[in-house]
Amino acid sequence: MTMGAAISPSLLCFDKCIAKTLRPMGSPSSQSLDSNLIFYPNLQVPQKAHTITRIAPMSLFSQLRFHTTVNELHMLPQNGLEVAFVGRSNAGKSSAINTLANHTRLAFVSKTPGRTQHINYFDLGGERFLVDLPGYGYAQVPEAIRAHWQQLLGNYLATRPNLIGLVLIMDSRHPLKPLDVNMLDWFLPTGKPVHVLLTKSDKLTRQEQTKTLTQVRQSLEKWPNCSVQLFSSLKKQGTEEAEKMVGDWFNQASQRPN
Ligand SMILES: Nc1nc2c(ncn2[C@@H]2O[C@H](COP(=O)(O)OP(=O)(O)OP(=O)(O)O)[C@@H](O)[C@H]2O)c(=O)[nH]1
Ligand SMILES: [Mg+2]
Repeated sequence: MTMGAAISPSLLCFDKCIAKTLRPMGSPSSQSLDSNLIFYPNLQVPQKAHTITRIAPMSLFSQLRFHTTVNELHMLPQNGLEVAFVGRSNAGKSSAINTLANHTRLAFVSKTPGRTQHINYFDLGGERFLVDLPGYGYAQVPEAIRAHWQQLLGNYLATRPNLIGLVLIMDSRHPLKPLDVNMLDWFLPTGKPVHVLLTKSDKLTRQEQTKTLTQVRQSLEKWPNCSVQLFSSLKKQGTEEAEKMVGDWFNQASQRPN
């Protein structure tokens, strides 16, 4: 992938003009995969001859382990496939990773925005990683630090060949803020998919959830390769749907020829 080399550092601020410097990577793999192929590392098979017992397959994320923290692009892991969690500061990225892993303190969560300040890698096994990124849109950080984050984030998203898809976290009470729209405009021309988690859905009534989901889904129709669901880390809502989407991305990417 060479598109990163063409990007001027001055454009790395999620500005719409970045989209002009990116070229679609070609359509995503046309292989259609059986949805049952989701990655289940330690699927156990019932042993007793006369008992037919259905054992729930182990969650894709249940083996998730902290791997490394990176503050410079040249320190990124060399190999593997990765799905990154991105979104506004305080939207709930780190919480979503913890919830999917069914773990309370894997990724660092805080009430204070701007908490995740580096690129944090979590290992799923089999050279597959989830990546927790610093949030964007938080004004209360010194300019120099914010500029560093933006450059790190922009370069990572634009140039990282190992990255196979983005999970874009939005607070369901404030979806599709201008920076989120810029992110979609900017990233989707890479040809890689984006799945939106409308998180903190526990803060909405059932009716508001349905309305928000419908509205956001309609707004996203103009972008190909983009899907959306409701999610709540507090209520553990939407974990299976998110896991299936990310699992399918990993399966499809690992079957693609290099
Ligand atoms: N009610 C509710 N609160 C949530 C949910 N997800 C996250 N939160 C809260 O939102 C705050 C921010 O969560 P984080 O997961 O740290 O958000 P983040 O996007 O990683 O934030 P930065 O790393 O600062 O960009 C914390 O107080 C969480 O407890 C959710 O689904 N429901
Ligand atoms: Mg965080």
